[in-house]
Amino acid sequence: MLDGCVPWPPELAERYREQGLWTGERLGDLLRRHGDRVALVDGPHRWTYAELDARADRLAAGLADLGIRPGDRVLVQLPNSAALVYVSVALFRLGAPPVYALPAHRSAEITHLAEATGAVAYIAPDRIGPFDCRALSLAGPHWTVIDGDPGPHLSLADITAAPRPLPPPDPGGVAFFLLSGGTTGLPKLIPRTHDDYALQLRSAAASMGVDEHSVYLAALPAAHNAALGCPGVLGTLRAGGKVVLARTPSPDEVFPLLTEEGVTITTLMPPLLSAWTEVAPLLGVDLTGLVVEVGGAVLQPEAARRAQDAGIRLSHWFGMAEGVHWHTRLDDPPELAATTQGRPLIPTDDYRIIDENGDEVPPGSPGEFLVSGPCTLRGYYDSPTYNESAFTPDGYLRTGDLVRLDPHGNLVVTGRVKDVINRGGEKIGPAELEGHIETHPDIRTAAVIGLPDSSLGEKICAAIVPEPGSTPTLAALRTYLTARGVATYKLPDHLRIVDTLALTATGKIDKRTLRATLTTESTR
Ligand code: OOB
Repeated sequence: MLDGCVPWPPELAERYREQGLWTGERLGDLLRRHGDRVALVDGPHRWTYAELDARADRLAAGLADLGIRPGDRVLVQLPNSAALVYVSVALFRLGAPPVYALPAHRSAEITHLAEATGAVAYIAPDRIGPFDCRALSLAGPHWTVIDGDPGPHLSLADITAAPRPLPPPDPGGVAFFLLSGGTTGLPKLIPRTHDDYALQLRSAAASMGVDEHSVYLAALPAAHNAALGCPGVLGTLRAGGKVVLARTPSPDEVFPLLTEEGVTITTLMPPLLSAWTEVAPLLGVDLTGLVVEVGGAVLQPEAARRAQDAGIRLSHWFGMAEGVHWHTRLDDPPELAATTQGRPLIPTDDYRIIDENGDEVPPGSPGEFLVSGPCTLRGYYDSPTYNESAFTPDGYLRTGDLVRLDPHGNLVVTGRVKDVINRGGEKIGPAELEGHIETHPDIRTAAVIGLPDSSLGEKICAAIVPEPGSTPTLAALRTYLTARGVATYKLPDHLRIVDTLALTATGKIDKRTLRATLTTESTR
């Protein structure tokens, strides 16, 4: 394991190998099979397995020549594109873990990720919408590599060398890093190993029936675990299927692809599932038979039933980039997918549901969900102090989610104890946002909370105590945060100006009371 990563205890690792869960598979081998079959559809371009495989080999050799070494971290911010796939596989082969930033991230997030990981390189497109990735001035990385017009930087197209055998990375080592959606303070990084992610890909493909006949549509950003590996882009490629990449999940872009490419399965967050269900009949699109994995945020049972009535075969997922996955199976009664998150992807996962005192709750009662297993990390990257509170002493991840089990062992998410806002599946860390807001010269203190919203589940509300004499507006605050390089999805939807922010007995801002007060106000 890399420095800063926490390995599984040797006896558990041994057990996972003996049980055939960890098989020694390397993710760099992903494109080695299925030669002339179409692997990827990226706009007008179609890539066969052999073409992608060769591109990844040449790139791995080119990156090695550049000076990237096994164990180096490489910050990758690529939208859904062929480059995301061959860059990832090249880095897996090289043993230099990609750190997956989201396309929506801007300078504040990218700078943090570069610093937190000590990345040696940043690989990005020339632009993501109006955002010019070339203009970022990052202190750490030695190389900026651009897919497209490179400007003053290196061009991805020019990084190529004759393929040569590279020392194969340890399958027990880190293959890549994902961003956590649910930790306190600045986002933490999740190391995923070859062994553990291969298990996730294999299990998800088997459970969802994904094989060489499947066509997976990546409508969500593939840099997110839900679309990357459940089984998603990587799991479909591992199974020899075809992956269709969409730049956005909007029906205009995506609906034509469903029929043109014969899409069989995709992944959506709840607000998109509702949007697709509503818009499809208006556009004369028939969704019958399409498998949709939905998860990431609370799914209202009525929204699930409407999707099922439109012919969608729904699988409801509770997932975490940390490696915890439960889901309803396609042969479960449809009502289970509307009302529960099903059973564990890895049946041997150990879990506990505990009360505030750390005791297990009686069967069927809600409590905090703790998990330990062969896909679930043992520690966030380079975060020894944080890890002490995020894991139990015996290594269970505290998910921060409140759940209960129904009498048949299906998971039902009932709430959350972690301080995170879930805006339609996009996760916002209040502490991170408060830090940005409090740099504003007119703002003395800020508390960021989620307020209920009928379509997104939650929206972001910033309650602020202004400096005397100033009255910041929501528009001005959003402009200010954008100029600081904060991603758009984290910008507050609401602003409330308050005289004081009440504190709890331990001196923290009393967010529970604040949320209750502001929720009542906003619904009055
Ligand atoms: C997925 O992963 P993350 O890492 O962005 O977010 C994880 C968090 C969970 O801890 C939970 O708070 C929330 O998202 N969540 C749900 C949920 N699924 C995830 N809350 C309510 N209902 C659900 N079904 O979001 C993710 C990863 C893989 C597959 C699907 C989702």
